[in-house]
Amino acid sequence: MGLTIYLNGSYVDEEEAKVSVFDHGLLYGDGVFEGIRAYAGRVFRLPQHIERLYESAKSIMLDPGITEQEMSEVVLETLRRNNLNDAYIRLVVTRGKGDLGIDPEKCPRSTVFCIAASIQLYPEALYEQGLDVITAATQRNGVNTCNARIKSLNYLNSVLAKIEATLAGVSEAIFLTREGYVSECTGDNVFIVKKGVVITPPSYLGLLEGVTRNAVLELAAKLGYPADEAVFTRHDLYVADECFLTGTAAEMIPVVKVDGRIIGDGKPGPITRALLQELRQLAAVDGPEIFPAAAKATAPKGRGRAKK
Ligand code: PXG
Repeated sequence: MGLTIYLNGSYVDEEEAKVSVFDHGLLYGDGVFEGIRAYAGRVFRLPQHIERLYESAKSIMLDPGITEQEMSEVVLETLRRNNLNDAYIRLVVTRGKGDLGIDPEKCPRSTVFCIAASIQLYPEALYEQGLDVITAATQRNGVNTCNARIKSLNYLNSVLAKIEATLAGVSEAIFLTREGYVSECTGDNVFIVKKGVVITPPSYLGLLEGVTRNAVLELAAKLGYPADEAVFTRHDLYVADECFLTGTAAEMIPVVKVDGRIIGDGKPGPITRALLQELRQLAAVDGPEIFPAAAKATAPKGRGRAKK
């Protein structure tokens, strides 16, 4: 028995979790998704992820076919059925099965699935040493093209930049907009710290408004660091005191080199470290419980826990 997957109203073994080759999610990247994380028996910022999923769906006129509350329950129940307390969750809504034409009108019913798997944590050394990144030659999709604010299944823009990073021998690439403003990475948001101010680009540039990004902005305010959503350029990256990336999978990863320029003193900075510690503390208490108190007696013990 493999993982138990939620697929269109049923919980099935991963071997049976199949979608049609006529699904427009596959044929056209026509659909939306979320990557969500569970920590110590709680789903981090679940309402925020569900809200973003439904906003992405609304923007592309896709009806998931179930309510937001039902969708939240799908996430929790998938975790329960796989006895997971710490997990990475992939929640996907596609346009569903249609014919070979693009027209979404020909797809009567969306496809919904949810995968919950034990999480492969990034090596701790990455958080200690920090990343070497480049800025990509591939521009971020413009706001009037395939706006990255929509978390769609069409990630080719990110795939192209990821290929650039790999070819350059680094782990990530930072997108610039057509005008040259710093946007985001292939699957993470980007922050700089300059003279004590924590800065990230505004989502109107056409970048995904990350759930982790928003949590870090809140935590910066809580710790008393001025935080700002502001437009900046490559130059500001190069001369930043600190730089870091945020995302559900990576949490917060320090960046120590951009296009060969060493950031700050080449080590993860103090504000980055303080925010990461705060974020990990928040993750331990935030979000709905997978096994609510009444059911705790029957909850699995020590299963599906991520290595720390
Ligand atoms: N920007 C983009 C383009 C993303 O896809 C983020 C920022 C960070 O958002 P959250 O809400 O996670 O803080 C994302 C989300 C992966 C992977 O396997 C990561 C994402 C999406 C798909 C895969 O690393 N990140």
